[in-house]
This record gives sequence, C-alpha cells and structure tokens, in this order.
Amino acid sequence: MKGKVNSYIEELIDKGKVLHFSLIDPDKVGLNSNFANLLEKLYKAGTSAFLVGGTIGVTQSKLEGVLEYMEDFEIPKIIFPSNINVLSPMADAILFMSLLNSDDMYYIVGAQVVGAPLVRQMELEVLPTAYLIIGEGGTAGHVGRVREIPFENSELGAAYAMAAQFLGMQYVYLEAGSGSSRTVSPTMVKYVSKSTNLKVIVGGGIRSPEAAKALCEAGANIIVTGTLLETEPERAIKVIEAVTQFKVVRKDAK
Ligand code: 1GP
Repeated sequence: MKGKVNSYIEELIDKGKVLHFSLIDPDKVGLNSNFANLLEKLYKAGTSAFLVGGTIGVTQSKLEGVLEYMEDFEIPKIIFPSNINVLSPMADAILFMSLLNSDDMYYIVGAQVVGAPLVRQMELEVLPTAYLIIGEGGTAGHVGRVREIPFENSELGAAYAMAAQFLGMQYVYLEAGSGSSRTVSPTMVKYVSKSTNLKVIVGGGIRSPEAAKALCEAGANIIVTGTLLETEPERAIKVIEAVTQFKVVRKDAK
C-alpha cells in the first residue's frame, strides 16, 4: 500500500468514518500462533490499519518480525517511531513525527534529520505528524523530556495544533501515554478539531467503547488502542466496532 496510505485515510474520513489503528509494540508480543490469531481477529473486526512501534526495547529485527506476520492483511502497516531504530522498508508508511512539546531538540528535529534519508531510501510514505503528549505521558513523556500540556488546558493543546498546521503538518496525535489511567479529554479533542484542519489521532488509555465514542463525537478522526489488544482482546474488538461503525455528523449537516 506504499504511496496510498494518506489517500486511504482521507477517503474514509470523507465518507464520514472514524478510523481505528491497532498499535502493536514489537517488544511486547511473541511471534507465535496466538499473535497471528490476534491479528486475524483485529482485521476481521475492521481495524483500519496496523500501527507498529514502542518507546523502548524495539530492534529492527523485532519490528520486522511483527511486520512479517502482518504481510497478508490488506490494510496499511504504519510505523510509529520512537527513534531511528524503529524503521523498516517492510512497512507502507511512517508517522513522521515531531514531539512539539519536548524540551529536547533531538525529539523535535534531531532524530528526524538522522532518519529522513533512511525514510527516503526505504521509500516509506510519510504522514507528517505533530506529536503532542498530554499530561506526563508515561514512558514516552519521560524519554521525550516533555514540557507537559495539562489535560485541562485545551486552549494550549489547540495552540500547539494550530502551530503544527501553520508549519505544514497534516496530522496531530494527541497522546495521553500508553496505559494511561485517563484519556485525552473530549474537550481538548473538540478544541483541536475545531481550530485546525489537521487529521486528529487520539491514543493512550482508551479502554472502552464508550470512551472511544466520546472521542469520536468530539471530532477524533483516528482512534488508537494498544494495551487493550494485549490485555483484553475481546474488549478491544468492541472498541474497534464502536469506532468503525461510528457515523460522523457533518458540521454543515441540516
Ligand atoms: C500509545 O496511544 C498509544 O502510544 C496507545 O495507548 O496502550 O493505552 O492503548 P494504549
């Protein structure tokens, strides 16, 4: 699907859909029949894409082991990079991200400079993404030296998203952190969605169809779940169904 991932996402959004991305951390899954079954279940439930990445412990060989298991499923395989070690030509696309609320230049532009030639060589489709960590953000927040955007400060989240749009980015990923005890608030999602034309990705701590639906109603275009796939796959399937069956009521609808 190389070269077609952005248009695949846009077409679904244009049809009034919300997408669901299944996040697989190569450091947390075993490459065995259970994993193959899990992928099959996620695909059959209608997940829109596989997102692959993790903050620590990911090697290229672990990443490629996971991508090999995903090969036969006809949905995009998208890299969610934490650093330049999380790259492979076996994926279709990459969330080419800048952690805009980091205090460390490396996560804003340094890793991107080192990684860009590799991304070009691997012919990965690039999805230009502002990555914003809301709250302390768990491991990603710690490693990324995050300057916290409080959960309640929707105006600040929206200001970062507007800056991202004005810099030419196309996606914004609002991240509460993997396994977070709370999700990004629907209020912040609404602020970001209303004040930009970015495609809004929301992840971190989403554990129920109700929580996912509230984020869809607020204007999320893509919902990401990771931990739940590993801990409660049946519940994860309910989240996938809730998201992919959600119908967006257009703002201009009468
Ligand atoms: C983490 O947003 C993702 O980067 C998913 O979070 O593991 O909590 O679903 P969870």
